[in-house]
Amino acid sequence: MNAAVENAYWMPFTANRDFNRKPRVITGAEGHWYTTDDGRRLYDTFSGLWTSGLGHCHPKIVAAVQEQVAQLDYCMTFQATNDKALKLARRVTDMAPDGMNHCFFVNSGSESVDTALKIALGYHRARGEGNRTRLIGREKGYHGVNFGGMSVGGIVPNRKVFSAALLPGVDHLRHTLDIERNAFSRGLPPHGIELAEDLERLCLLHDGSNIAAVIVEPVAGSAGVIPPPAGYLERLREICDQHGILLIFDEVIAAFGRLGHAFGAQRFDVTPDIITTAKGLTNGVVPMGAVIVRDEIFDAFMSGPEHMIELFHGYTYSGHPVAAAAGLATMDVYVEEGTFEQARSLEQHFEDLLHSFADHPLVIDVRNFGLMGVVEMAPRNGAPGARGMEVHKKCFWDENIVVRAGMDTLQFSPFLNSNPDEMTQSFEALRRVIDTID
Ligand code: PXG
Repeated sequence: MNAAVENAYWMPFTANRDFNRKPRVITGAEGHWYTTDDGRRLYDTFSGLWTSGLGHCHPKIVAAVQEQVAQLDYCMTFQATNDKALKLARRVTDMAPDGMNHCFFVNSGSESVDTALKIALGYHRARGEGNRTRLIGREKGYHGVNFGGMSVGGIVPNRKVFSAALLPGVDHLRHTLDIERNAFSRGLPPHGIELAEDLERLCLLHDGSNIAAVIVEPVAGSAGVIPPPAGYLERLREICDQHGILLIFDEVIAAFGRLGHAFGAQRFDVTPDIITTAKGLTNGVVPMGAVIVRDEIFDAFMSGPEHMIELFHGYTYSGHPVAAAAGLATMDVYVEEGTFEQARSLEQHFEDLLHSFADHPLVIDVRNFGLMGVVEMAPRNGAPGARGMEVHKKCFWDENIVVRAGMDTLQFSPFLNSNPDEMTQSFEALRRVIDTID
């Protein structure tokens, strides 16, 4: 096979050439385990990619998808819709914080974010405040890879090449990662609430009346699990209220159990104006996301002639019946199996396992909140990211566990229904690997 044919598949967020030297190929999954093309079983410490909290191939979700695809495979959702999308919108908004009773379907987290930003701009304009056009993100924020999300995002390599094409009128809060003061905090770090005042600073700079929305992940995920300083989200909410700015929580990771509740907003008891979701909405089985908004936002759009489209936005697959059927089955399982309670009951064990690495000479920080956690290693001199990649590969080939490395930060997203002993064993395997690298 020539190289061009071998490389037909251009892999996302992957070092393609390095990967192709020895491909890591998964061909099956059941519960908490993958199977590989060379017949091994691998324990998944990352729940897919933060997606599959209930485990892989959950029989109830599989059955719902199989049934739906044979009954209604697709129908347009512009000007007509399907029964499953209608039901899922109700289920999701019933679980959402009070006063958030409307939900718009998309196909991914990136689309969820760009949709939320467009809704924020449209909302202000509908209310006669079309001057509110500025969007505020945060350094180290990850809001997907579309132009809106990339612009409000704060992960440098994701922005660098596209710098000239980012949205204008965007500014960023400083990030809240402060290893010097907060290293090895368990749960919310004690220092850094004052960083929320950055929003006041931006309101002074741009005038708060020009700002449409602020978007943050309640707990930053991709940048390496950065829980908010205690009191920080509450303070952001206050400042937004003072200036009439919409607060968007990007809960693509946080929603549906990762923080022990249906939504991170409920865990923090801070209610945003818009919530973006994806991943856990269908347990990762079929791509789907949902943007959930406060009633005032939806109502503001419901003006003008009734025969006119209120929001000129939507995707061919918004509310896809097979995705919605997967979503409905997923919501059923969350309730029937008491998944969110189970997730909360695993938190202490998870925290203890993570923090058992605090004494390791290569480890410079451990951070965790809910069932999100990282072990951050020092970068090797002159080769940042090399240690992380080595750990990932050794775990995959030598220990039969999948461990996600973001540069030198090892990220963990255990199943919401993990078996505590299997969790322990996976961290013992990780310890063996970290002990072998320099
Ligand atoms: N927002 C947040 C908070 C995310 O975590 C997205 C938006 C984009 O979702 P889509 O479905 O368009 O990929 C995400 C995605 C990691 C990792 O290693 C996390 C994501 C994607 C890739 C890697 O933490 N989250």
